[in-house]
Amino acid sequence: MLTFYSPAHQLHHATELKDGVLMPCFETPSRAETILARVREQGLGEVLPPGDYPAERYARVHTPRYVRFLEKAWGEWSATGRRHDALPLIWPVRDMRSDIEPEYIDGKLGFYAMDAGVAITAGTWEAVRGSANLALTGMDRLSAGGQDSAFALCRPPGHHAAAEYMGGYCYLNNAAIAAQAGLDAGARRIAILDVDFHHGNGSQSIFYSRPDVLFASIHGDPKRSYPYFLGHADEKGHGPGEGFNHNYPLPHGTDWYGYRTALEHAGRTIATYAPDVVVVSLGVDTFKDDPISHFKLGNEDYLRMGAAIAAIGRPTLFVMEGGYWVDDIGVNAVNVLSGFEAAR
Ligand code: Q9C
Ligand code: ZN
Repeated sequence: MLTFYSPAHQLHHATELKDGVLMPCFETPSRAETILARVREQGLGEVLPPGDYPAERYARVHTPRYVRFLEKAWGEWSATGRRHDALPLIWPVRDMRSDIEPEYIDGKLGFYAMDAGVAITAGTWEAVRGSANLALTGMDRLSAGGQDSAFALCRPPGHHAAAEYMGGYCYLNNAAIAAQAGLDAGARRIAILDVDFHHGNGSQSIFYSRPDVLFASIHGDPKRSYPYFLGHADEKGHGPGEGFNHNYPLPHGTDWYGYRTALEHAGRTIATYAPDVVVVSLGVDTFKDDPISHFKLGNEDYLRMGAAIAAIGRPTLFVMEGGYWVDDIGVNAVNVLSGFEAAR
């Protein structure tokens, strides 16, 4: 399996509030480096750089004003004399205005964010573009034919980012951008299978009213887990998208035996949809030792997960999302890919 990787991700290393103190994010550069080392150690296949793409490609699923904000945010923030990470501290809720973009950067940060887990730093935009370009390059290789699967080693992750907001360490939605690129290259249907511990609220939101991208997500029940406000089982899609959104919220403590039932159901749903490509939002924060999540999967379960995804039987693009127990992130992520390959 080809892996797409870029060192540009190292330019993004941000802070978040932990127990009232600003600390390095759980989402660290070492995550991607550890996965890359494991890809090489296991001889998964060639490691290739991304192509370059114009920002219009991101604006196929994001709004142009949001993409412009991401590009300009650090410049606007640092022009006010501040050198520390730019973090939002105010958010529009319910009945507040979403039509008028604030002019001042502090207002813009909140306007385009769902939480304070998305600091913008000097290198964030370069890293974020690089990450999206990996997903685009992976999809382009699948669309060109001759490849059954590919792995976009994306960092920062993407699945919490919607058309017009960032959140949960995510800025551009890499999986959604790739799915749209597949359609633009001639695919008729794409399925996104999201196995990150957290519900992929951004991906769901982007495709909620569309029948050409089916979204299926297995995740911690939002009644108790981030992102709290989306990801319930009764969210089935809207209008022409009705019936093309499938959520599998599971309780804290879910182990492989509980997980596999949902995964097999999601797999059958996707196989019936017969997509031209499956995009897997590959988070391994379902691991038993993950510091911010609450499932109980073990190392070998990721081999089984890969085999279950292979059983769907469609060309597959793996896009890296979360996973915060760095000691095992390489083993677990690459186990999914090896388990997939062994079962094909
Ligand atoms: N104290 C992804 O896995 N909040 N994002 C965690 C920890 C944000 C995770 C709070 C979790 C977002 C891509
Ligand atoms: Zn996650």
